[in-house]
Amino acid sequence: MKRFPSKFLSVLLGTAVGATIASSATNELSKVMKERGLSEIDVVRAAKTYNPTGVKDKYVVFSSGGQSGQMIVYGVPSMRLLKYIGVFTPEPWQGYGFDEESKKVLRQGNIRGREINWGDTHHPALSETDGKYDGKWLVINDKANPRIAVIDLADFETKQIVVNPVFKSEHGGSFFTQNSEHILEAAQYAAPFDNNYHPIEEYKEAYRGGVTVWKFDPKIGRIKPKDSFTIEMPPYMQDLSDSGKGISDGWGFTNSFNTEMYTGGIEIGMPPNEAGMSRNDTDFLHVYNWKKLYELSKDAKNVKIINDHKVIPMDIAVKNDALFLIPEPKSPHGVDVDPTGQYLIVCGKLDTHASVYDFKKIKKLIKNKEYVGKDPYGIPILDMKKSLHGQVELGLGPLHNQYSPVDGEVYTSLYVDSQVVKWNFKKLKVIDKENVHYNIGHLAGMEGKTADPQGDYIIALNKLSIDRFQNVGPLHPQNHQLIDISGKTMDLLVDMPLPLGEPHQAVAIRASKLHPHVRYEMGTNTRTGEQHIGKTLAGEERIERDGKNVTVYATLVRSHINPERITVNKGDKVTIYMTNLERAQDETHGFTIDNYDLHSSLEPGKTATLKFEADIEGVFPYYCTEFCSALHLEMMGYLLVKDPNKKYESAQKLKMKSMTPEELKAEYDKTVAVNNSTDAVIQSVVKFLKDNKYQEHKVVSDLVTDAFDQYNQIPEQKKKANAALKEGDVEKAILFENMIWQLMVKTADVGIRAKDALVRVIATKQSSSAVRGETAFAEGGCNGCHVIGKVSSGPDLTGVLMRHENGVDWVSRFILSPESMYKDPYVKAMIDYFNLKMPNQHMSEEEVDDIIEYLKWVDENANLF
Ligand code: RUQ
Ligand code: CUA
Repeated sequence: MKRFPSKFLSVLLGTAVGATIASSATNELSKVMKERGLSEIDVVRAAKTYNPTGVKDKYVVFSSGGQSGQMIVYGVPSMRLLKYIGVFTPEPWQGYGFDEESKKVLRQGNIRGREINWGDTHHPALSETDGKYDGKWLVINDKANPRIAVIDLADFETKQIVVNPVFKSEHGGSFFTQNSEHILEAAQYAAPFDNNYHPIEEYKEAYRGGVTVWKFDPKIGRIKPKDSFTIEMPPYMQDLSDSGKGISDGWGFTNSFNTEMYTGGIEIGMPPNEAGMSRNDTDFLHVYNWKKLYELSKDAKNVKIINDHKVIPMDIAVKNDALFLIPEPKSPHGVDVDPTGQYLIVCGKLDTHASVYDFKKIKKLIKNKEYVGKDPYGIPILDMKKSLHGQVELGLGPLHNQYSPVDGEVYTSLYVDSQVVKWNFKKLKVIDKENVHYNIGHLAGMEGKTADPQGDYIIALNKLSIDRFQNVGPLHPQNHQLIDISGKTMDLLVDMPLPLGEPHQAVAIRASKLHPHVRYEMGTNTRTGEQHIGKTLAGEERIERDGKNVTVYATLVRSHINPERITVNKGDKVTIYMTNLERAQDETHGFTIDNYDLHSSLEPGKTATLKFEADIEGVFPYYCTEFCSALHLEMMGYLLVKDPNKKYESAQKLKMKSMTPEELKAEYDKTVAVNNSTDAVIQSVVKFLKDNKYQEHKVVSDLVTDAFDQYNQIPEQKKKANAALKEGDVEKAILFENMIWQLMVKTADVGIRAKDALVRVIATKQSSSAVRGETAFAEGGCNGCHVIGKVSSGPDLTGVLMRHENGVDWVSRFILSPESMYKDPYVKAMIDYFNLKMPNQHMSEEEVDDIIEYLKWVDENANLF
């Protein structure tokens, strides 16, 4: 816990920024602090987590979404939410579970033919190379319906779900091995491996636990079920696990509870499970050589096939010296391997101690076959004392551990005490404790379980929030709390309520390690990464019929869906392939047909499929569901479903009056004239961009490419307009000319953004005073009347310092006290011309000096505005 010096204002604002703006900012700050009742420490903490607009976070967190079956992505230190990822649960915004491609992924999670539409997500894991995060793949387990899902960090989409073929419950997943060759998944509630009925009285004989070792291909990011196997284990309730690294690479570690093998029976007068399952003083840590077992699993004589899946029986594992047990304190929970792989820390939920095991000692005992006995299943037991480095009393309810970059330092959650404890597992000493709110489960360090922990922060994932937030009813949000661990002692910075299930564990990675796409290759099936069979380019849109099957090849681009009418017969089976032709960043279109329970999200370049039977008759608008441009509302069309067995009466009795040929011609001429003048603006921007070598700046040239994507569509439209005119269809010619105008507006929009971006990169560097001046200029509202480079409701200020004798002095005086100069003949002329008086904005002298510096910078770069 941290104490702060009270002279913080000078620390916060004083020397670093300079006394100049300190005074006015201090006044403002004191005012806000008083109004909001903030202490000095609060303000420092706020400053540590605040991201000004546009500033990004250092870390990205992937949190389990608990019972929502999704994942939550947020940034640290700002704790701002970035995304929910649909994993085990349909997620309509992303079209997940609604379009055919994602349905295929979601339905890989069906169990024994049954659709499952939720998941109890617990432990996410990021793929590793040499025990360090590589930013490529993310996996997460489902405790309720034993499954693992794979998410591609190139687009944050779920790509694969595998069902555990033998477990009926699991918890100790998912854990990557140090080079992501395998993923460990441990069972939880023991059950028979087969799918048959076995009476509970046969628990010891027929019920089993285990660990599944999934083969993972880190190149393509897919689990390979055929090359995977399960290690059979006794019906102890296996719990959290971890895979070894460094010197323990090749080994896996899994906790357990209920080594009593108690099966309850409260309804027949037996003591309840909770009593029977926690009777023993110790349970077992399972230690297994998955690498050796993987090799063994390749030989058919070492495996039993259950539900089409390889299982290595316990006796085979024992015979090959690949499975051992070590006693561990009462009902343990987390087991966490340290960054070197030598130490494993086990926390006993019902014990106040953490136990630090030394893998070197374990290995020696194994090598010397030094066992203290065997369990009822014949598995050798190693001596607890001889495998321990030591034990430390931490507090009540220790659960999970995260490592720090400082050798020997570790952070542990204390569930019952509602604390995070910092301690040294080598010296076996407690260093510091911090209160959290309340009942912490997991905690997440920054890459805190890798070979390369970053320190900086710990996030406490609290199970209860009780009184921390606005009451939103009896179901409270979860509370993630960010703790600064950069100092000697911990300091709790901020709370984040999470309203999406109970996230058990989260993993954090440096943002710099992630490199997701901004768009897809045109026509990508995003769930497979392959070119989509329904990929449709501009001009290829069509509707094909084959008996009752109707296939629509559609495209979406600002601001139309092509085709705009789809007419089918009731009962037709309709497949719509949709390709988003955009190449611009963030130009996603959504697609739905009203009343048909369909939705898809089409990010730039993506192709997706919607399939349905047109089983209800009528008129159904379809439209783009993302506000994608000023003409988003117009991005629509109609599905018309008619009953082939019905006769429809025509309603086309009333003929609308149409325009005269003269009126039409006049409208046509006007439209063309507007287009010509718009084009002139575009050409001037293009000239500026070319003159200033825009190609040399990637950001700018990307925008120019986007702009030309729009502009290059114009000749095609022009041809159509001219053809229509030639045929005498002026009405149609006007519509095509209108289309040209739409394209020009979009071009100009992006083009001007490109120009602004170019100005920023080629202009001379602003002094820090000029930077402040630009801010003061904007915040003081000066830009309401003065647009740099343009006369607007006030004069253009380029060259203002040169327009007057002693320009700097003149402008300063005018800003500070405009009233005193209204009589000046020049000022008077301006007031008359613009019909506006320069107001007094009560700027400080420092702000005025900064604005002068900014105006000097404007003049230096006058050619750019
Ligand atoms: S759990 S609160 Cu990882 Cu599922 Cu420990
Ligand atoms: Cu596309 Cu709205």
